Amino acid sequence: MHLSAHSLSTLPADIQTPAYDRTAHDPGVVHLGLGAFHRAHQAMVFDQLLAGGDTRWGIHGVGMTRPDLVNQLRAQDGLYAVRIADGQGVKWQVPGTLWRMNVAATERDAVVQAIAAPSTRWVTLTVTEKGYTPALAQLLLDGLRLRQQAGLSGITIASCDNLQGNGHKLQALVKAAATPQDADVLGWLDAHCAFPCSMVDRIVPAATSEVMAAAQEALGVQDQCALSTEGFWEWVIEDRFADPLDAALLQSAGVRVTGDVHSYEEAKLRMLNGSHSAMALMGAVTGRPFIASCIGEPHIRSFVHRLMSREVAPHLSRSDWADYRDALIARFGNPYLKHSVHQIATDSSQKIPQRWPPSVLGQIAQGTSFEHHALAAAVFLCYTLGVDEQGQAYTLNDPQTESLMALGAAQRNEPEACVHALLAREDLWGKALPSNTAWTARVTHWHQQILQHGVDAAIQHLLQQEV
Ligand code: CS2
Repeated sequence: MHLSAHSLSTLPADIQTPAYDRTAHDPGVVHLGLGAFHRAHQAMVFDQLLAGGDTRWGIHGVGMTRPDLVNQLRAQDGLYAVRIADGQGVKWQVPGTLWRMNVAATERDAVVQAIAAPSTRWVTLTVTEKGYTPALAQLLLDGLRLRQQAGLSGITIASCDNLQGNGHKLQALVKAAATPQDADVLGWLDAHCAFPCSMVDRIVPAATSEVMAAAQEALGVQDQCALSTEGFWEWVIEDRFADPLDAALLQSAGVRVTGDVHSYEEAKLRMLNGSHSAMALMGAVTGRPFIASCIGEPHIRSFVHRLMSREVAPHLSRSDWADYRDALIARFGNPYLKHSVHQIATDSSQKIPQRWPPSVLGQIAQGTSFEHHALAAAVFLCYTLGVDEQGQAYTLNDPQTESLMALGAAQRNEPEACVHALLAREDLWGKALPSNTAWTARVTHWHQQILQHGVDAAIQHLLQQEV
């Protein structure tokens, strides 16, 4: 037997399941980017609101390209189990929020109609850094145009990707897709829709067969879509909604609604995600499979602690950064998560620009050291070799795979030229860093150290240095 509306009543009594009616109402939220993250984060916040009796938070989930997950979820009536596990304990929960599903690539019209449905009040997005394309903007615009033409209410469109100022970016993208014929839609959009910026945080590794087996054990039925996550979750959203009453509602479910998302966004991107990328690349190159295996090594732990304290924190507006750092290091060590370094290293070319350069530039402006970021950048170059220090080959999964591998291929023979070629790329480092000779010199130094002695020895060397 597998998890479904039918088998829900057979689950052990200690598993929290939806007690609300999942069929009586139309979804109020269209979510674009139906991956693991959304299902273990926002879907669970909306689950709370539904459990509290507010029927407007059912989700119409949209997978952007691949049909497999959507098909599996359809076979389970949109149900899946989430294991929430950390030092505080282990529990399983089945959120009931996912009411309808489609795949944008093959069922585009259904998605446009969902955005234009009278019941829709929100569109949320986790389409990843590389998902902010004109095609996405066109999809949204087509749905919004139908709403405007039908005289429907405006909606809240919330980008939840790891991008600084994500709401502004999305709004600008949608507006850029408009043609002169869209003047009415744009006027309506400005008057009635809202694009709040938001910061979302919860570590949710991609589903694995191990978690699926654990789900079978805990649930007594098969669950192809089971996920594993930590207890911690945070959602900080700008107080800018099509329906202003949503602010208090979200707050009642534990969401932080504020005028100042920026300080949370920058701290999260540079502390959490910045450390994640550094560890992921180190893990990939040294052959350590998980974030927990990296942070479990004292030298990598010290490296991450110092990276955050010395090079990231001085440029943050969030003042409680020391507590935030310590909490992050504890979260990285969560043994239940088995968060694959190769998963996080995926799309590094799209992630690094938000995660590292702002801290490096901050240090340069203050005349202080950026050694930890320089070492991380050197590890990134080594990563493009596609083979770890044990001689095991791995695959790069990145829209820039080809150019990165071409650029890094000669690094053993012409190390300096390769460092220069990598650091010259404005798509990775922005406009100011490529011309900074001190930055180039330090990345070159650490790259040489790594080629000669390996990543671990280079880190040890850095830790001995009083920087
Ligand atoms: C990770 C994030 O894969 C990645 O790039 O850094 O998905 C991270 O786990 C989340 O942002 C945590 O909230």
